[in-house]
Amino acid sequence: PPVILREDYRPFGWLVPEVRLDFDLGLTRTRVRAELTVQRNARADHADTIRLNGDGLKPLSVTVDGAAADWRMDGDDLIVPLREDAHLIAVETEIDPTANTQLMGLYASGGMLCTQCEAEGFRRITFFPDRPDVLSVYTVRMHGPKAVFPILLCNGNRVAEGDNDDGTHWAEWNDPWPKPSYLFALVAGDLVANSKPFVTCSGREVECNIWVRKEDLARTDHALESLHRSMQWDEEVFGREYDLDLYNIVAVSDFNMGAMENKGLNVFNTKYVLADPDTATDADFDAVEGVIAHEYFHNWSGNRVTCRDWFQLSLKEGFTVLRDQLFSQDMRGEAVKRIEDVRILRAAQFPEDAGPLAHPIRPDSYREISNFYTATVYNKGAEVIRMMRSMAGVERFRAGTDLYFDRHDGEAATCEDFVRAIEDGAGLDLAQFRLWYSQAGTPRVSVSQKVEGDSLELTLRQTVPATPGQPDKQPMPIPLRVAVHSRAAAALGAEQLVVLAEAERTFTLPLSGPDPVVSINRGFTAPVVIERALDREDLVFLAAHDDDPFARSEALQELAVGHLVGTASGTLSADQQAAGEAAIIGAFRSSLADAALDDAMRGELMMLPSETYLFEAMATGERKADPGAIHAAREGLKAAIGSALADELGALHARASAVPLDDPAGRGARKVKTQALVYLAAADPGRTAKLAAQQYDAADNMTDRQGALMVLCGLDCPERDERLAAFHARYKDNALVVDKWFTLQALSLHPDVIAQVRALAEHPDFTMRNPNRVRSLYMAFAGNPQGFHDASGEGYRMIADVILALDPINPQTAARFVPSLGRWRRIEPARAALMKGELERIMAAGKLSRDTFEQVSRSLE
Ligand code: B3K
Ligand code: ZN
Repeated sequence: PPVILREDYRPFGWLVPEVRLDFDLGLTRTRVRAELTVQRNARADHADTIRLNGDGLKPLSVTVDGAAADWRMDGDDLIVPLREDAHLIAVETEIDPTANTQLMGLYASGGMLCTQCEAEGFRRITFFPDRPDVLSVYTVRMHGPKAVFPILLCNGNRVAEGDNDDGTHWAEWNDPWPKPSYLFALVAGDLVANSKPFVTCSGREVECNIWVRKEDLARTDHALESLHRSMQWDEEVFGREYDLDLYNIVAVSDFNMGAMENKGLNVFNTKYVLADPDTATDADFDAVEGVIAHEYFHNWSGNRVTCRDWFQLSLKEGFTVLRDQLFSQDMRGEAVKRIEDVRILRAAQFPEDAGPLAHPIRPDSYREISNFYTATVYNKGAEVIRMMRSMAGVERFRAGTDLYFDRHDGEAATCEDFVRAIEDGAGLDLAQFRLWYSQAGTPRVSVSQKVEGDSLELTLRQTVPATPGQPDKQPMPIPLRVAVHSRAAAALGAEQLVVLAEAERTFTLPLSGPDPVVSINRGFTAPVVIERALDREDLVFLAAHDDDPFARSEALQELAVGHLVGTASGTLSADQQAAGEAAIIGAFRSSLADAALDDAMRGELMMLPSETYLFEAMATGERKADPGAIHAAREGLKAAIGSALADELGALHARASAVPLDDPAGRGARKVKTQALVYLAAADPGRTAKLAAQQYDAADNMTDRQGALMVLCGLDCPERDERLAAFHARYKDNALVVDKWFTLQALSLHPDVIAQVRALAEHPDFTMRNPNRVRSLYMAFAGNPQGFHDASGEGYRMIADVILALDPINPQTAARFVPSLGRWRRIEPARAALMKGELERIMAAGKLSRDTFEQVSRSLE
């Protein structure tokens, strides 16, 4: 497959101001007639043909201005000669939605029809210039059997509908806002809606609908309320008002990702729509709210201003992730949300940035764009824009985004356009900052300090590691919020923002007393790794007293990372080992006892760094990560905490268990309740099995039930199998909860997890055809360090087998499994050889999809 380069971008030769689509809908046979009004693009080079992209389509008829055209095929694309400056092209195609297992284009899901067009799925429906810089006004007529498809939805507004005598009906929709083809959507099926109007700031009433299957209707209130909150928030915080009289969201159970922001007709994975306390955890509720917000915010950052080409993807995704993060911070508290977002960044993006698939947030090349919907483009993209916001301040940043929306409304823009608008609107000089868009790799900042009179000289040095294709890097501006506290005086210093723009620079900061302790990258102002050797006592001080809650949790993480990496690499003396463990236990004890903390924050402080993050920390320089040693060290620490703090954790569990479901403090209580079980289980499995079973039996909500079952899954006890069976029996008709049942077992700490996953793959509820189900078993397993990195290599083999089996069915989802094997270079040699061997086996199998081929070949380079 060819490599597509960012520098090769050229404007398209034709404009397509209007499109008419006519669908004759059927589950196994859908006819599509497309009429394209085309005009020569004065801003492009002269062309005497038009290239209409196709993917697996055959043209049944092609006319230009009503006469048969002299067309030809070039690969999958249709080439039509055009002589004049304006034409009407009509093309007919036929597709089989049921045979579409890739779930791109028009496909069938549970008896209904729906679409997914981003990035290049529209070309699987009809021939079209399927690129985001071609914007058209769409008018769409759908026709089909009324009994099968009583509801017919499309983008924009419904303008007409009618019944025919033969049991069919039709509807015509028009979307007044010009849009690229990737935002097209159509849904036909037997659906019901939960509706509630929203009144915008200018007083317009918007009909908001959440469309689901009848049996799911009772679980849609949270999604609908989340939509209203998002609409309100975007008006208040970014000055963005919704621009149609209708907003439809449809939930489908077969979906490649989370959701899709199609204009006026979002299509969602059921996982991000349906929620009630009996079937969804508190985290699920948060995820629904966050994804609903994300897709809604795309209406401005993505739809009104879209991307010129797919290299600019972070223009809409990075910005929209930032917007949804800020929204969730406002809805449920800044500190906890920030800690969660940084945890995700470190677990998903840092490893990507350090591996063979590393790419800048604005990539320079790709073979298959679906592979670039990554944590780098999304989450690091959000961090990069967040840095601009930190440097500008909230108000000036808002002036910048206002200017951006004003300047580029109705356009297909670039990342460069965004940066320039922030520069002009916020009054920042971002000349050097642009490097964040072009350089991959997580910068490392090392810190050293020296007291000079009554100030502190803080010397910061940055290096940006080499990444594939980018051996040499330049220093980038790194904004860091810092404060200099005093341990001896127990005094907290004032916070200030410093920007490290050079390879090295010394900043002079005021002291707040003797024994200075630097609190740095507070609030995680920059997506970097801070390298420093702080005394244990200093970290314990920060963990207990820092006035920035993020920095508090960070100090505890730093304490644990140092101890666990030291333990895993065998570099600690017995004394250091004991002192490290005692310090961590002491810090845990203080956060358990700290009455000023709420449980939501306490729950964060009780979380040890993940094993993936510890791999990253261990794999520095020549040292490789040893998954077995990391796992043993981390489990050992959990057991030490659980036994040293058995009384405190038991008391916490009892206190939290007494908080009722709808108490405002209930969420935090549920979080620490299961956390307490996790540590107790590591120390005393027998007693904890009873306690977890009690929590399971007493649960009146999914958070407690799932938490208890999660702990039980890791234990070898009769309670485990009994509760697993009860859970399945209770929820066997609820696909999303059955997904949880698979995930809990695939993620478990049980020593037989590999055999258990093998057996689950044979369970009648398992299928390779449903992405949620595949992810629930195998994505979970690939994220289970103990099982996946089993020294036998069986875990690696299992994931490679999944990739091979899934690739012909759903290449996009198959390719998502490659990065876990691709990390072999940072793992100790024995496992690395096994991982690499599996990648080579996949490569040798031949006939791979473009998606999987690209990921595997890059992982082996
Ligand atoms: N824009 C979509 C992602 C589409 C992924 C296509 N492979 C959802 C989102 O980011 O909101
Ligand atoms: Zn998005």
